[in-house]
Amino acid sequence: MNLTQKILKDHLVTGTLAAGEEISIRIDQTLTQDSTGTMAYLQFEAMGIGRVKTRRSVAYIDHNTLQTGFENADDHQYIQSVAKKHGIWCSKPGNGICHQVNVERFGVPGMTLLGSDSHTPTGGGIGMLAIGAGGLDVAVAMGGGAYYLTCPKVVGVKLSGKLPYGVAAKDIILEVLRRLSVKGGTGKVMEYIGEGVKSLTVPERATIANMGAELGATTSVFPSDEVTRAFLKAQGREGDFRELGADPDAEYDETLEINLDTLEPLVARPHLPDNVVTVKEAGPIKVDQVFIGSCTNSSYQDMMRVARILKGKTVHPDVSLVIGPGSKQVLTMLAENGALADMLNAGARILECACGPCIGMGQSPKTNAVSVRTNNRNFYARSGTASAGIYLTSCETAAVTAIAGVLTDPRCLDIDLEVEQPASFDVNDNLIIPPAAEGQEDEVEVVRGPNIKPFPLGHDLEETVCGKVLLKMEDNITTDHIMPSNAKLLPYRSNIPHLSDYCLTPVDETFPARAKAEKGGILVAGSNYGQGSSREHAALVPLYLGIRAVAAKSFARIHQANLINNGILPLTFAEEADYDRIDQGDEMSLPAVREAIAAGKDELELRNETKQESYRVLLPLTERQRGMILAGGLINYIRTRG
Ligand code: MIC
Ligand code: SF4
Repeated sequence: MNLTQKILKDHLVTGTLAAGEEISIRIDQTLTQDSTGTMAYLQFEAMGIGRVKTRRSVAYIDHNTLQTGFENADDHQYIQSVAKKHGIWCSKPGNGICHQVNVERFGVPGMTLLGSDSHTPTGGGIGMLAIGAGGLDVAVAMGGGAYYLTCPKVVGVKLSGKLPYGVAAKDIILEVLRRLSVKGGTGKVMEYIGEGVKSLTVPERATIANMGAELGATTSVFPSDEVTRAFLKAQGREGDFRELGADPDAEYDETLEINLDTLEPLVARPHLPDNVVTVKEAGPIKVDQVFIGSCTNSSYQDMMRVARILKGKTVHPDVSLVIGPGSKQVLTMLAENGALADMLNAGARILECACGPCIGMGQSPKTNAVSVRTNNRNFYARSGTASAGIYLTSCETAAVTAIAGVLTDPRCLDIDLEVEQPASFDVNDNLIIPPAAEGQEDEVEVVRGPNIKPFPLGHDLEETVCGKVLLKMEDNITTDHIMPSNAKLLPYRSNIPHLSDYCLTPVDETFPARAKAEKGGILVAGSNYGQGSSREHAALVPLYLGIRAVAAKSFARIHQANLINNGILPLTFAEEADYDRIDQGDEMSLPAVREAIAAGKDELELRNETKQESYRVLLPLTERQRGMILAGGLINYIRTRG
């Protein structure tokens, strides 16, 4: 067996391990972060579950930390108190980015982790089967419910050789993206194997697993070996180590071979992470801003390399360099060993340990800027400046670029970039608040500030769904298009009515007003609709606006699940060409749709009343999903089943 099959088998609750079948698995650990967490905990409370039933659940506060008004702080207090009451550990603001901290302090090889953040697969770097999902699925898992997913295919990514000087783990995953595209991992787990794996540290593996999310993959996983043991030992957690890997004769559905010796520094150009060329090919583009940080590249090793490159140099006069170390542990160690001083002396602007610019929480670049960043997504408008172009690179490329002022290949350097893995990391968990002891939950009061508003619930599916096509969209529409997130909007993640005024505005500014005037309708989209974030808001806000169905060429995994969980129909065109026959404004209907779904039909009629024609659309649902769609979402479904 391969490693993915072994972990799935160990956790299997229902189904058989055959690619494409629905399976459900037991979840050992969960994580939430604040921007999806507030909603996830409101939903968790609505389910009436007492104490979590997982082996460990952690609530991180790392996204909304700007606190330009009371809203973020209200959310923080709600999360900290609700976590305490229900048996959940809470990582306070300043402690670090969820994925970085989870690998450092909680990740256990061989365990399953479900997180309400699409980059939860970062845990694959330490040998976990770590999956991103909507908050509602995570709430169910916290209550001890199994997680349902389509049994993935497993791709064996065979690494040989060793990374040359100046080429980083980030370049490995950029190479995978270059070859496979942002849709290439759909329905698959990327399992890293081969001799080349041994030369990669846990944080480097975590970088690769993290950005596997950009392939649309279910997750990515690395073996747990001596490198993993050394990392856990240095974190004071050797007891959590377990050796794990594929059997020598393991089989894979597909394989991909990468010879690390031949890799070069790469860059993903705007506006998709698979738009990859070599740094050389991209050429010496003039750069205005460099951001080094995010859950992809903010480990101690990354930061030490950056400090080495910056030491004794000065940032180019036309560049603003911002650095956000990934965790309190990393930042403390940099402060203690002098590397932070090297960064400051070079002119870097140091940010707190949080997501920050990656999600547009501050540091939005200037008009038409070129911003080189080490994070994982360069989606249109995500930085908060729609006219800016984001280029994704390794830390080494970003640091040398900040000094040169133009995009630069780090192989021009002649300094030592080898960073020894520390024998012991600086361990201080004083920003992680333990839950109330069992039996003392009642003493904890959950605090709800005025920013915490109720969330919309779907209603029973109508006999026939009718509505106008309110928006026709192209391929690869991201969740950042559907529900933009930036410093102005993130504080309202627990306030759906407020967010609804911004839904799909990067595609069409008039959409929210039109949707409200029409009292809802239908959306039409190209392929890979909803790629990117796990944010359930990309379903909840359209639900609030009365969207009943989305007809697309294909959907991204997490968003499709979020639509079903909230009772919105994700319809796939049986004939892609039918997409071209529909125009924005056409009146559509799904005649007798309730009856058809209840009868188990997975092919439905989508009628275009304006053009007087019909199209075949597919809605393959499991029995459980059918129940959710008929009841108007997962919460109603759970309630009706008692
Ligand atoms: C992201 O990177 O897009 C986010 C912000 O972390 C999201 C979660 C969210 O939208 O709150 C994600 O990746 O799931
Ligand atoms: Fe935070 Fe960015 Fe990572 Fe999302 S991708 S968790 S916003 S650092």
